[in-house]
Amino acid sequence: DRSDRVTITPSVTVVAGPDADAPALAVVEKSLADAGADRVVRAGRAPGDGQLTVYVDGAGAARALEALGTRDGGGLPAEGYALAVGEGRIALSGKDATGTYYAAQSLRQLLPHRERPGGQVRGTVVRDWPATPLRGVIEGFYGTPWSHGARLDQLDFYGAHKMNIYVYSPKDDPYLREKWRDPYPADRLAQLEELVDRAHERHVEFTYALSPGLSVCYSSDADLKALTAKFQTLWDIGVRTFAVPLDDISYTDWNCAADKEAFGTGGGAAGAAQAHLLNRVQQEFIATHPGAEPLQMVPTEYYDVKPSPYKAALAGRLDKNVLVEWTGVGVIAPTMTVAQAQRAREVFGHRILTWDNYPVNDYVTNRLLLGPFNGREKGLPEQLAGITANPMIQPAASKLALYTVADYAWNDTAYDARASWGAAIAELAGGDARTARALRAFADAHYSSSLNPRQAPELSDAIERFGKDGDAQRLDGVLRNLQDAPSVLRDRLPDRGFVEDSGPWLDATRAWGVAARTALRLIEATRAGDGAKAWQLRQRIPELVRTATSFVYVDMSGKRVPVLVADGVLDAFVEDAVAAHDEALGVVGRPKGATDLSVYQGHAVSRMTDGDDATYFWSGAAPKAGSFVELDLHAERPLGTVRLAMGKTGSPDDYLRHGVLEYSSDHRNWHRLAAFDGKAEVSAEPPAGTRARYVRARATAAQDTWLVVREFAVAGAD
Ligand code: LTM
Repeated sequence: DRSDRVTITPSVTVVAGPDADAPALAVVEKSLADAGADRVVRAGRAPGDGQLTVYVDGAGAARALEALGTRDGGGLPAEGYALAVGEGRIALSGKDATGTYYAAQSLRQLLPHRERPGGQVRGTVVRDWPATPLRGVIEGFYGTPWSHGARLDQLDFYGAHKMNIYVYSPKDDPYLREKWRDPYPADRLAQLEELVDRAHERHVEFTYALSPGLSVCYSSDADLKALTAKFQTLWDIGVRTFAVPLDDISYTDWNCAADKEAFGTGGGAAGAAQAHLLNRVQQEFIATHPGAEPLQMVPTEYYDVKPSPYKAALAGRLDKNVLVEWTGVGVIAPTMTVAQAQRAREVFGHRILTWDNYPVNDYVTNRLLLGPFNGREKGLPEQLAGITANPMIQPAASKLALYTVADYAWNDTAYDARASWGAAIAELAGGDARTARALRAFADAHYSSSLNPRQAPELSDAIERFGKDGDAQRLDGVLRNLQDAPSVLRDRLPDRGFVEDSGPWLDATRAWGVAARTALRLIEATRAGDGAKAWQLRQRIPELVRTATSFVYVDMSGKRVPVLVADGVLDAFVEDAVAAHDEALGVVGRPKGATDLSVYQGHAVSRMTDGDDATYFWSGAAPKAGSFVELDLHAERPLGTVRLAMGKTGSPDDYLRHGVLEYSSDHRNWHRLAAFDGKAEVSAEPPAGTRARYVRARATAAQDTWLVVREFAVAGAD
């Protein structure tokens, strides 16, 4: 940074180099107008009359940058830029046209505007370039594809955040999968052309991804022709990057006699067959179309780095120019490391582009995932051909997470997930403090995912603090902010798409705010010994919780999915308040779970004690020796049969392999009730007359598998 400031004069001259990028110039001129310049004129040289001059590329920019102590963008990596502000001028210079466009975007962020009023801009010198070549989004989820308008809006957002790729691959667009051979009707093609043009203006590579895997014969000339004919229609409207995703198909459904004859069956044969088709696409389409970018493909085994016959076939046979997409270790990878990426590069034998399944929510349609991009090691982008993030079904609400993806992919070394999340909130709130406070509370209540295991971290901290200091007024302030957030966002959030996307979650957030504040008043009344008031509040809670859990997201098949808000936090707070009241009244409280394990995807501990075998506590951390789940019966009482039901359909292996059931009255001295080994269902009968307040299931050995507890119950405890 420099110590001087540059004033935005009423009239500003823009001096553009002969090849200066037109979209970059448009961004510069609009930003200057937004910054208060009444007249922005283009001229061949500086007027020299004290007005602000902005140089964009060419010799003028090079001279101005030199005068401000730096060089032009020529020596930087691709898409890099130099930008300097000082001594009454501004200069931008890109390594290439995209670099100049990014210089213009950075200038837009620096200049004063509605969010940062004031007619001056701080002196600065910036030399900046991306950490990885491809950075962007793959619309690759199941569920209602994004609308045309939403896609145009996304492309604007990508350009503004230096993301340079958008892969068009919605799973539920029939023209991409079931009807992949069919040509587009004219109106659909016209819309695609509009997207391609917009992408081009925003320096985003529109990538067309066709997924023939459900019905293709890899060895068929006719299918190759159908595929390249479809690509040609897209080439004709300006597409230059193509992909062939072959994810989510199975080798067993691969039913083409000619392929069987040519390649055999199984993984190795599938790899060879896919390589055969893709090599022909590479040779007969990509290589014959000058200007085409490298072909991309998604392998059928996209989710690990384990060597296999399939991967070996791809590594050995697939044309070396093809980029291979990979989701990390796991379909939804909680973390991604440099070592894993290096291993992927070796095992697949090709350059790797990540298909990062965040913030996609097609597998948890009851949730919005509004936390930041997290768990990706620094240094990862350098190993990759790029990063593409698979977003939510809700396009505008995805922007919070995508902002942070863009930050990480541009400069992973400086990336700080929480700081980037805060900056995303400030930007989406349009710089308005009240909107930002509401958006932060809303996003905090929709924070958890595999990448951000802790749900509602700020709200949880506030509740924990209340548990320690009992300051109800402060917690009520936090809860009131959450309760009011939906109406503030509905009134003030500039991105109306975000409000539309979040409808049921906004309604549910308000209702949970009301329920939690009522629970807080119940705690206060209980503590104050005001039995009549407490009883009145206690009576209202079941109805408030019913309302809060009544809001639904309706998916494309018409299924109504009840939505979640700060699950495991707000519901637990309300439950605890009720339990404390009931205990104070002498009514025995519901058993409460406790664990040193972690909560996976909102499957809160409370779900193992809700009397419903279909819900469960799910720990994403594998139990260690000594890990436990526990019931607190709130008072010492006679123990009936103890039942521990673990594992579930889908993850039947997630149960404590070696453990003991124990009970205690004081939480210090524990007595063994039973030992169990290799059983997901455990039941134990305590000797007659056994009394205890606490019951726990403790692991006696570490294990690799996770833990699911459907129910942990003590007969006679209700
Ligand atoms: O991740 C890949 C490569 N394929 C699918 C995606 O289409 C889907 O959106 C995500 C998340 O459910 N999982 C997949 O396996």
